[in-house]
Amino acid sequence: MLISKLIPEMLHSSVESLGRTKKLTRVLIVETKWWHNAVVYQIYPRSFADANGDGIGDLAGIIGKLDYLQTLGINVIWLSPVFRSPMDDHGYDISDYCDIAPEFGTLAEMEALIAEAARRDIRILMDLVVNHTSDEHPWFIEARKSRDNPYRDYYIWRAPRTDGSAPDEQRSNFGGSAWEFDATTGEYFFHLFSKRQPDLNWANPQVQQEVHQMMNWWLDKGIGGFRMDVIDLIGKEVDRGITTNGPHLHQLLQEMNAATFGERDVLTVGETWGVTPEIARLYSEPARRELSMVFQFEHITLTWDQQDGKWTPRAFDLREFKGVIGKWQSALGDTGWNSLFWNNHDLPRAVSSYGDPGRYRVESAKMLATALHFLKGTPYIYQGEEIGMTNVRFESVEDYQDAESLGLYRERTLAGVSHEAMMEGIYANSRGNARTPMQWDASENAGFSHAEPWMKVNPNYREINVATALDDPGSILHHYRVLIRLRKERPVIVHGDYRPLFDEHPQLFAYERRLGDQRLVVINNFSGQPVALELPASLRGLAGESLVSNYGPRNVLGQHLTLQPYESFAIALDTQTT
Ligand code: TEU
Ligand code: CA
Repeated sequence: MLISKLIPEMLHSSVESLGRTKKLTRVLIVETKWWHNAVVYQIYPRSFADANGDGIGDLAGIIGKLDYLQTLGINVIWLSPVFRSPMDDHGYDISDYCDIAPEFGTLAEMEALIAEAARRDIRILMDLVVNHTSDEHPWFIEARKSRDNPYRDYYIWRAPRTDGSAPDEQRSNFGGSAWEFDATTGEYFFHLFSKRQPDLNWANPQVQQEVHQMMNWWLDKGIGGFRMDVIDLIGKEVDRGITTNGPHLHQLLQEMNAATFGERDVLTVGETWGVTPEIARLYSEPARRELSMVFQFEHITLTWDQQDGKWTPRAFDLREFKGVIGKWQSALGDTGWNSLFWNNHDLPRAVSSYGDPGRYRVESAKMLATALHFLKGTPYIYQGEEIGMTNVRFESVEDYQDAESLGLYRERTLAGVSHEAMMEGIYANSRGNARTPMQWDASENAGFSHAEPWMKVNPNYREINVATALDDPGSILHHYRVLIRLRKERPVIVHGDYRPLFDEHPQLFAYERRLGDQRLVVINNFSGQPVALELPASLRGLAGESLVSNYGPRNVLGQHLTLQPYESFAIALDTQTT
């Protein structure tokens, strides 16, 4: 479907009398895509729902919860990896891209999930992990047999330095060197993550063809698209120390687009830690035929220490945050497309990082949802976010069951960081916080499994769980249902321009959305204190329809507003009064 947008907005009347538009500026014709008003729900299969009682979540468990997800209203599931894997990085180390890990189920069950989801208008995004494979993938098993093995060049091998040491000082994201010595062939192979995740050599056309073929194999099964793992690393040029945004990256993506999903109406979202607004436009500008959108992490790393990264948490500064969001909203306002998220399987729980997991857990979780879901872009909900699940303070780092947390704990405590300081980093930002089993009800193991779960359940599950939330009309869960419904009903939420309000305010994140004569105002108190707000003349006295709020409905913008702790509301202004 096409919609036309005038900048500034005098919508339909001008289109008829095009003659006159010249003086009004330009007309923007936007081809809307099904995913423009989609809401995506991310599932981390290991921790979602265990149907066969082995303590590990599985595909049958997900199929059993599709009615729940339909109730929530989401129409896309991003499924973290379910492929055959030795699980060194819980599935982000794949040994067979065209088969399902037995602990998750079978190919038939995967096909059933795709079909059962489609019956509920839900599409499935598969997680495409092709920056690296598992060291148990047949390609790598062959490659390390000999230097002239036909699969050798599927990976990145280099000779040791004269003293036998690694070719250079490049580091793995999981700690230690990015080079691992292979005694059989006397060379080092490159791995940006664990040494059991050797990086693929994307300069090799055979690697490109193999991956394209595999992608088409899944697309032929009717999936809704791909989430692409660390996709901005595949253009790396190791000898030049370039890993992110390599010179041939966009060409590789355009070739991938043309060879696989380009002609199919699917959603593709790239995980790109190294992206900037300018580069994001390259990825998501439709005419460039690369991706639908990317995940940028600039709003996430705001609470990371510049030097130590996430292991030394930094206080959240709302003005910095608003600066980043404003930049991305306007940079991809008319070209390209934003993704919107607070958390995922690698990040801590939203309400613990940006809200209040204690006294105002419900109010702040609703505020965070409203603040994000009225922005321009595609929202992503991470499993458990819709019931306000929190971070967890486990005794030992082992309980977080995470290769990255374990690797960095060892590396940093060996380098002299105290156990206490490192555990503060773990409590705040370990990926394990996101991976505790989903809390379905107050029964044993939170209704996740009849057996002891692979990872300890967050002890607050008796209070925080889906069953309780479903029974409580005032719950965070029902708040998300309203937000998801509104996005489907109101084009202004999908296509409206973003206009920041009160940018300098230290506690309030507020903005407008405008599309033709449709006008929304969204105001969010990010603090646990009441905030008095003097409204500017342009907003004073305007009335409208209260769309959503976490305290009482508000349908008029008086002169003064006193916002309660974490208060948040959105109002659709009456066109007459604006
Ligand atoms: O994550 C990429 C990645 O860089 C993050 O792991 C990052 O290091 C860190 O967690 C930031 O908090 C992707 C997947 O999302 C992650 O689960 C995998 O472990 C990783 O790639 C390797 O596949
Ligand atoms: Ca299971």
